[in-house]
Amino acid sequence: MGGFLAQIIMKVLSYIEERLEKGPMHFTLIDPDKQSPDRAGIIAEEAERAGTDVIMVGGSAGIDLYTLDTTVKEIRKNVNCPVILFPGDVSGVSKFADAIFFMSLLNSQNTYYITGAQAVGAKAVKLAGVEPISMAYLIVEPGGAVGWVGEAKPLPRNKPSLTAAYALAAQYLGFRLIYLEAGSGAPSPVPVELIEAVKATVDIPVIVGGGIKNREDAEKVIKAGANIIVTGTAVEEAKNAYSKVKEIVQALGGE
Ligand code: 1GP
Repeated sequence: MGGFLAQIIMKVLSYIEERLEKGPMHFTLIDPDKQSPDRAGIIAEEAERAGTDVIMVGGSAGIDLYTLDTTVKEIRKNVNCPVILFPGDVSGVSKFADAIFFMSLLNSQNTYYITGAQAVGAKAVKLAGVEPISMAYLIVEPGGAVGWVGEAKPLPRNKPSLTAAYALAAQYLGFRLIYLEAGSGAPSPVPVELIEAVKATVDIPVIVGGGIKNREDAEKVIKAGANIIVTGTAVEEAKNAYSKVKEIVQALGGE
């Protein structure tokens, strides 16, 4: 561990790209609204000890700056790995994080979520001094709360070519990462056929999240080609965050 801090001058995106050359990664998502900052710090520490590579902080609902800052500070204090913001809206910017996923919800029906919020929030990102990492965000059925809030037209689970078309457009538009999102707490993860179709089409790293609850789910998603898997709910609801992350990272093939 300590790989990121040991290379502190390295930008977070370069760190991720370099780390991916060794194999897939696991990110743990913490929603600052779901627990106290102290508890968030403990979960992050346990997750890193169990092998997670990055802590993401965010949620689909708006968040007040005080809670966000306090949570990010507590997490930053407890881990060596990068802490990346995963904003649900323009309120999700904290200067205490290392980077922010500067996202565009490409399949939203409301331009606010494609370019509007980005224009409103860009200056705050610059002033905060966190590294923006451009990421295309694609919502797949069922899409959950984030699909509803983001006014997405969720990509159909049985039409992989549609998701692949959006993914290729994302690459050609210059996004550095693609996030396939089934929605937090989705009954099942993004279907393997969709992940395979996207991986056969694009060269940039593909992140998959939503509904990955156990090692079996994680294995399917990794086998389909996901470069990074994200778990939030399963870690949050586990009695023991360490054991849950340990179980899921085993799917990465490291042990
Ligand atoms: C949500 O993809 C993330 O934005 C994680 O989903 O909470 O279902 O793990 P889960």
